[in-house]
Amino acid sequence: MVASVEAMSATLPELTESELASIDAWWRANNYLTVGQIYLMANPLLREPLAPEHIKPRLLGHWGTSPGLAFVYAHVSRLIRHTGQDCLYITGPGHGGPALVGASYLEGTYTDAFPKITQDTDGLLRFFRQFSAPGGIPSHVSVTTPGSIHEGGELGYALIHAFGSVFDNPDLLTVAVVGDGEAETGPLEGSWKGISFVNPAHDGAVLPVLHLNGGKIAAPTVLSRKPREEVRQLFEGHGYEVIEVEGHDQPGIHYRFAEALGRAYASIREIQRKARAGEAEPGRPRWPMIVLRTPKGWTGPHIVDGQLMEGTWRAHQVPLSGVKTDADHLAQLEEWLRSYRPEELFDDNGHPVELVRSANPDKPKSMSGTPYANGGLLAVPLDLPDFRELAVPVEQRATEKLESTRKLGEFMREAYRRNPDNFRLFCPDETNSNRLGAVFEASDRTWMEEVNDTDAQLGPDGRVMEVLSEHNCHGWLEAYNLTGRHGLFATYEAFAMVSASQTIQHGKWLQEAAHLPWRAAIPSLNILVSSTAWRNDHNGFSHQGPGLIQVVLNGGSEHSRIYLPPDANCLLSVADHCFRSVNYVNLIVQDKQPQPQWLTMDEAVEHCTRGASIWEWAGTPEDAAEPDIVLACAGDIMTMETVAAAELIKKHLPDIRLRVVNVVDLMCLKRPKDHPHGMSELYFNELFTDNRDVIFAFHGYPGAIHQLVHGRPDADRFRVRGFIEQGTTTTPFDMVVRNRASRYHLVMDALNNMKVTRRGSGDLMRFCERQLARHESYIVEHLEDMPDVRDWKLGEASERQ
Ligand SMILES: Cc1ncc(C[n+]2csc(CCOP(=O)(O)OP(=O)(O)O)c2C)c(N)n1
Repeated sequence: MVASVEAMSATLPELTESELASIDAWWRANNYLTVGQIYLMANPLLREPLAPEHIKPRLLGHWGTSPGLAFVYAHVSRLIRHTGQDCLYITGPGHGGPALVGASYLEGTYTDAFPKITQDTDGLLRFFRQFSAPGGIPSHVSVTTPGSIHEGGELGYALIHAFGSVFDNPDLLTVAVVGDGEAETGPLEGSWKGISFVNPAHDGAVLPVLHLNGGKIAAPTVLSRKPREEVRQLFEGHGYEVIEVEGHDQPGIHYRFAEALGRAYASIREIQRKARAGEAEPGRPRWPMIVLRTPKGWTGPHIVDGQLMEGTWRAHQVPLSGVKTDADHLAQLEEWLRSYRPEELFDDNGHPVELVRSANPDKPKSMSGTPYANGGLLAVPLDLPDFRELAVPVEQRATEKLESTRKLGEFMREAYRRNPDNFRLFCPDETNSNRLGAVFEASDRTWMEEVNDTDAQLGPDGRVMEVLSEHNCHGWLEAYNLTGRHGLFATYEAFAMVSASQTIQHGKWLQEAAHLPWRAAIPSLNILVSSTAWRNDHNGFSHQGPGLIQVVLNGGSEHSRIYLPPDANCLLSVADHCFRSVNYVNLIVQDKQPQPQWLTMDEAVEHCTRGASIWEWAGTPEDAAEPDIVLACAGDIMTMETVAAAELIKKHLPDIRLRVVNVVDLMCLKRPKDHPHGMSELYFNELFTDNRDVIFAFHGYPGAIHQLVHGRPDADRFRVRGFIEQGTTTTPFDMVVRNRASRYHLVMDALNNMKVTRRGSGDLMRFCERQLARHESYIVEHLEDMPDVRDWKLGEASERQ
């Protein structure tokens, strides 16, 4: 697909006068398009004097950052033309959407994606009218922008996405513009460390351009007001070679930036040459970055209503307001638009003239046309082993306990071996803790910094990504996916909330992308949350929080999936499905502690395929009559409590008709019209009946189940137990007791809600109450759970009690 970067020129020659003329024309055209998108709904080429009726009624968009983004873009395009380098362009300040949409328009890729937006006067008018308008396009560098893998709406992830895009993409250079406001965010501040994980031998390169335009929405930025020396030292301290460019003088700034870009590029290529020729010194190279100081709102109105606009935060959005009614502002807008000399930039038909077009690289090399930004085009399905070969033999149910996630580690070990440049695990320092350490048999942790004797499984050729930043891990995987590759983000359940906002944003991206036929399907974003609330008894309350389920559920996207495998075989089946899927956010929830194994592999595959099923062996034999009560569960610990509760009921009240239902695919509880996985009403009633009470033990917050079964027959009959924010440092069983979701609570709930009362019910109720009281005193005295709970095995506990 791409020529290897080694074959290309590493040198960017001096900017010639004719190139300057072309870049300047392209930049003026782009700035004109930005202003046009914000303001114009008629008279797109100013062929007549500007009048109020040409102005949009609602003036929306962000001018301030746009000219700077377009300036850098134009120069990177020149780099591509000279070197043939494959480049991705990521703009942290994604609110500069008009500049990037404009770039795609000038490059012709916009018309390819949206054929009605032609490169002529009519198309230009449609282009202007659609911006930030109902039925049109968003104001940000969003999914609809050809060349984008980064919306930039939620600031902070520009560099994270840039690094994620270049792992295992040796021929790619991602240029990432970081806003100085964005640079104040936590995720961005943490993302400079990306270079400690980039191996120039087999990864591509990131060129950060820190754009110090001085302002954010309403105030100056920290880095633009720091002494220059401090800024330089800050980034040198992060390990970068800092190249500074400053000014707004024309054409001087063009020459200086071209020279800086050439220097940065030569430096990148030399780093890569040495690494690929085996001549590099051990350790992390000093990668270049550019600190660019140009004014916010550059080339726009300098002074508005007597106040300085250009170079200040005031230029952030729409510099001239009320243009329809304010004659002075209208005149100023016309002067501003005409300052770009549109008559030189677009011909009589409104087509960009040759001078403008000569600044474009060839389409597939252009940053709006590169397949790297439409990663599904490059995606190769994962080569996976048959997960059945890793099956846990379950001859007798729930007799041996096993750390289920270890099996996933073994599965991923094979994925690493078979896909040496197409699969990575991203984890905030918890690969071993989450029992996924088998991957280290196939690959070390990635590490470009110093390695010493105390380190294990760490090195430059490693491809397991461990950095203690959920933001980095999540965003690196997103960009890895968006450029067509596969992986998994594994994290502690409670701290998945650190990056929950990224999960939501990515879900939105997928939802939007599904409506764009030209966006090829990308590998799904797979998230494993382990070290879950119920088994973080040793870490305490801070580590107990199943919030991400709720987040993914609330997102409501039909691209979201939530799986709660109850054991290792189900986990393998679910993981195989997720790794092969495209365009989803797959959330898998499973703890890492030893847990009972319930299903053989064949049973697991069937169960996971259905999404939910009756576990006949756990209830009483099914007959023609409806059960007296249904015990349902979702989640590993809740499954154990439910099966244990069922055992107690069966032993004490043998006449009860009892059904146990396990749910592994949470979304299947929804109605088919609410989610593609939603089960039919027929199957729902087959599982839960349409009138019997259901005691549902759920891994997450109880409200989730009510949300899911909303609209099902007599939804009020679902009594849900789950995590109710009762946590502390205690014993594992005490966690379920505190949250009133223990087997004893489930039995009592069942007794309280059964349609029939059998002899012995009162005794069983009292037994449960006694057990709970015994538990209270036992754990305080012995500092561990009661043996009958601690050592519970299917078929044994009830006999002992
Ligand atoms: C996480 C986040 N917080 C707040 C905002 C609101 N916001 C939009 S633009 C902006 C200022 C951005 O400044 P900067 O990154 O310097 O961009 P530029 O000056 O180039 O527009 C803010 C605070 C946001 N988009 N994302």
